[in-house]
Amino acid sequence: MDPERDAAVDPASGEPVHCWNLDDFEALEFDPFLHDRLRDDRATRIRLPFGQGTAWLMARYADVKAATTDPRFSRSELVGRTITASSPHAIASQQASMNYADPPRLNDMRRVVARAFTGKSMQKLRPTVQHTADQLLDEMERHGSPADLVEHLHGPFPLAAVADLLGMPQDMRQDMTSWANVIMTPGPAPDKSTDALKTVRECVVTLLAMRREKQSDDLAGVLAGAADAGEITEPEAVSIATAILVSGAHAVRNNSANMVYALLTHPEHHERLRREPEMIPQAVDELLRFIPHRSGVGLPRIATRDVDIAGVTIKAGDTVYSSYLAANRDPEVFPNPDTLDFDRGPIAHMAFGNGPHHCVGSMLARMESEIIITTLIERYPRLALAVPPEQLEWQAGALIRGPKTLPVTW
Ligand code: FLV
Repeated sequence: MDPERDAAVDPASGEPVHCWNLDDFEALEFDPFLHDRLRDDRATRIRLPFGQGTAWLMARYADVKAATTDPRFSRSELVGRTITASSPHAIASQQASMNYADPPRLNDMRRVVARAFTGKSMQKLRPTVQHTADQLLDEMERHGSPADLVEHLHGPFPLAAVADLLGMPQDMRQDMTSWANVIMTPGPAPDKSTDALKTVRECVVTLLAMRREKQSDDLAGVLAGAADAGEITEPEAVSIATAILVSGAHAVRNNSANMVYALLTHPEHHERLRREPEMIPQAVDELLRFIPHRSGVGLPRIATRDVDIAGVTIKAGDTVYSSYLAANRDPEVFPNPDTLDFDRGPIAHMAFGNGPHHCVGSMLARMESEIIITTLIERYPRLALAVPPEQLEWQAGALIRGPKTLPVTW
């Protein structure tokens, strides 16, 4: 036992410290630690299971919004620091990464990536992505009812979508789903996770080299072109493609499975979308708000000077985490926040983050979720869980939460 780890006060400041253990939760159960933090009227000091030291946690919507847009908090200052963390190692490489960049460099990288995520390129991608969903469900029908939706749809579909966006050839895609899952579940096997990340990066390097031989307007082509033009560096191009591939495949796999689980366990909501399919985009946004997407909290920021915020003074050098999950359940912004309600109207949720690091792939993620829900509703009017919900198994020790399998009948 490390006495400093378990201390209930921060040795430097004498402030109370809340140890956040990151237990695994079943289904869509919301972490009670975050509910408690929302009842606190000021930011709290926390200690997470990995790394060292303590950090501040922003939970309320207004505080998360302030902390994630305030330029006095820096991502690049994280590089090389050991901080208290949700994960035993940094998921994104800290070198040349968008995750660890601050404006203005961050904006240079995002400007390049945005060329592959325009409304027009999404429109162009949509029929291809729809075709993938149709084919996967044809295959599921050949398998026969009951079948596992994670295996047949939620796993392969988002991987195909990001691979199409990147322009990755079929023969490179084979093992990518399991790689993405191993990388993002570092708890049980940290070495396997870092090895898998290395393998994916090597694939990306090969793909960018292929684009130099033969140009194309997919994301790999955009990144290779921007690197050749000196807009971004080669390591930045590799890091961006890797991050989009791994996060895109893994986050949507789990989030979309959680969405379908939510619909299958909220039959009135499901029925409503059957009757009013034009509501699906709005329902997807409410599902994004409602679903506790991850365990713990993502990358923090470092204060570059003393900042008064959320009822506390954060000292220069302190670590600041912002919980988008908590912000999405703030009753001051979302009345009855723990209720799934498709009638909230326009929802300014933070499921894709906030500020200069707001998710670059949100348009693609939304499109994928809309296609999954629309296609399932059109094809399977009697879609239902094949087992009682309490018998489903949920992933353990994962950063992004989701069911292990989603057996359904139709
Ligand atoms: O921080 C998160 C994140 C970062 C990222 O760069 C890509 C992602 O898909 C995610 C994510 O899904 C959840 C996060 O908390």
